[in-house]
Amino acid sequence: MGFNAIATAAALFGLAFTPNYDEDQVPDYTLPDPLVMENGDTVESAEDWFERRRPEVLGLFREHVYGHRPGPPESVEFDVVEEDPEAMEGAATLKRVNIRSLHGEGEHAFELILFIPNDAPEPVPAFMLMNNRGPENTDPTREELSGFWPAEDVIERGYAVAAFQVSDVAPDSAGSFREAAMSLFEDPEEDRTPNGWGALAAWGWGASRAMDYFETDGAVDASRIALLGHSRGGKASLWGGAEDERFAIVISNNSGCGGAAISRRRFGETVARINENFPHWFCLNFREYDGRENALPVDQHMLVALMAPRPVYVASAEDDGWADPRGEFLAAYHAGPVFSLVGETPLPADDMPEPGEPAHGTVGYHIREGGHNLTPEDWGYYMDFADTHFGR
Ligand code: GTR
Repeated sequence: MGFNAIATAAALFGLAFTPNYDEDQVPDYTLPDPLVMENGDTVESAEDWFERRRPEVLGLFREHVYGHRPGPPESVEFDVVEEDPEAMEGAATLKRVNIRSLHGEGEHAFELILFIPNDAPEPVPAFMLMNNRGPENTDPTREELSGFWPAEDVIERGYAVAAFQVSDVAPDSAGSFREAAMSLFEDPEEDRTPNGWGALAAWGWGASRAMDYFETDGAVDASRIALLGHSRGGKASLWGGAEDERFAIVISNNSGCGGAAISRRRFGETVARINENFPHWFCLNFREYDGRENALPVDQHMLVALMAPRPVYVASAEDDGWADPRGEFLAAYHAGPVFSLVGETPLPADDMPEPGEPAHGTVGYHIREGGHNLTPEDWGYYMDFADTHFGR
C-alpha cells in the first residue's frame, strides 16, 4: 500500500487522529485577553465590561463558535399535563409540563419534568438538568433511579429539581437536528448559513423556554435557577447561560472541548475532531478553526467570563482526559480577571485542587476521582455552591 492509500484508509477508519494526553506536548499558546477589546482598547471598569466588551465577546462566540440563535417564539404556552402532590413518598410535588412554542405557522413542544419539595418555603430555588442521556435517567415515576439526576437528594436539600431531554428540542443527530425547534425559524431543507445556530445553541434556547415557564410558576423562584449540563449538555449549559442571563448559576460538568476546556491546548478532543464527529453542534464558521485554534478570536475562558457577575461552576473528572481536566480548570481560572473587575471572587485556587477538594468563589471548580460522568458526588458540590450563593 502506498502512503496515500494508507492515509485514506486511516482517515476512513478514523485512525488519522491520535489525541494528545501528554502535558509536555501541549503547544505554546497565548490566550486572548478577555479585558482587551478587538480594537486594542483596555477594559478598565465593570461598566466597560458590561457595555462594550461583554457584547463583543458574546458576538464573537455567536459568529465563530455556536452560531446566532433566534429570540423567543411569538408565544409560549404551558400545560401541566400531570400533577402529583404525593410524589417521592410525599416528599415532593411532581409536575410534568408541556412547553409549546408557537411561531408563524409552526409549533414545537417538549416536556419539562419538575419536582418541588413539599416542606420547603416557597418560592424555592431549582436545579435544571439539560439531559443529554436517556429519559430513564430522569424518570418521573421514580421507578428507575439514577445517580445522573439524583432527584431525591436534591429535594432533600430543599431545592426543586427539573430536567428536559435536549433531543426533544433538537435531535442529537447531524441528519435531523434542525427538524424540531429549529424548524420554527428556518427550513431544514435549506443550506445552513455560516453563522447560523447549531444543536448546542438550540438546546440552550430550549432551556430558555423552560425558564419562561418557571417565571409563571409561583412555587419556583425563577430568579434562583441553576442550569446544569454534563458533557455535550455542559457545553450547551455554558452557552445557554451566556445567552440568557436569567439563569442565576451556570454549571458545566465534564464539558470538555467546546465547553469549558481551552481549545488552544489541543489536549484530548480537538476542534477539528469535534467538528468532524459532531457537524451539527456548532456553527459552520467554527470549522475555519480546525487545526487553527490560535486564530480563534476567543477561547473558552471567555465563555466562562460571560456568566459574570453570576456564579459559574466548572467540574472535571480525573480519568476524563478526552475532556482535558486541566484545560477546564484553566478556563475557570483565566475567567478570573473579569470576575475581579466586576467585584466578584475569582476561582480561589492558583493550581488544580486535589480530587474531592472543591474551590468555591463566584467561580467554582472541582475535580473528582473516576471517569466521564455526572455523579451524586458532583451534585453534592453543586448544592454546596448554590447554598452559598443563594444564601441558604
Ligand atoms: C463525546 C464527545 C465529547 C462529549 C461526549 C458526551 O463523544 O467527543 O465532546 O460531548 O461525547 O457528550 O458524552
